[in-house]
Amino acid sequence: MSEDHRLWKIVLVGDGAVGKTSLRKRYLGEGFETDYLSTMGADFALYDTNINETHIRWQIWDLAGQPVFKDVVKAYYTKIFGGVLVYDVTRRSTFENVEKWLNELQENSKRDKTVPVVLFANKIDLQEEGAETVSPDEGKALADRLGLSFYETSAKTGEMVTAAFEKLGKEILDFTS
Ligand code: G3D
Ligand code: MG
Repeated sequence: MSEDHRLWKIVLVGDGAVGKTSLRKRYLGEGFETDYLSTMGADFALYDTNINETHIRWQIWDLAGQPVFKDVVKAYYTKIFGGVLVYDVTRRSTFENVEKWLNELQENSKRDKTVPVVLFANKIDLQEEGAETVSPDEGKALADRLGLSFYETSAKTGEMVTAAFEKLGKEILDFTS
């Protein structure tokens, strides 16, 4: 695959307010380009970086809300190279929906094999003990069962955000080679 073709579309998925947009902003920092696709209620950001010394351009898609139309869902996921799947450790319902998001992503990607997905347990800066809180062990167990890499992140402090995106990049390099 030539360098020109290392344009990787990825999607952010997970329930509302888990931190998808914040994680993307944190990873990209200031000054990235975005294009808003009003017909879809989605935008994408372009970001150039190196993964294992290979130059790649991320095209990171982000939905404003839940798409209403099937065609929008299809367009969002089609030709993706991977995904960032996010739940909020302080809200158990967002954790319970992880598998649903994964299935939607894989079904709509229209790839011959499953695409790499990294699971982000976000808002760890707010992690406390309690019934509503999802523990790291629970997160890790689910990631293992679903065959996903797992990172505890905070878009607020920046903890593990770059590492988690880079891990996805490394998995996509393997996926495409
Ligand atoms: P979404 O894109 O998944 O819908 P957002 O989520 O990125 O819009 O984040 C939803 C809210 O959670 C925002 O708060 C945001 O600041 C907050 N948030 C996101 N990630 C973190 C995190 O890691 N830690 C903490 N403490 N907060 C986070 P507001 O108040 O702006 O709605
Ligand atoms: Mg958002």
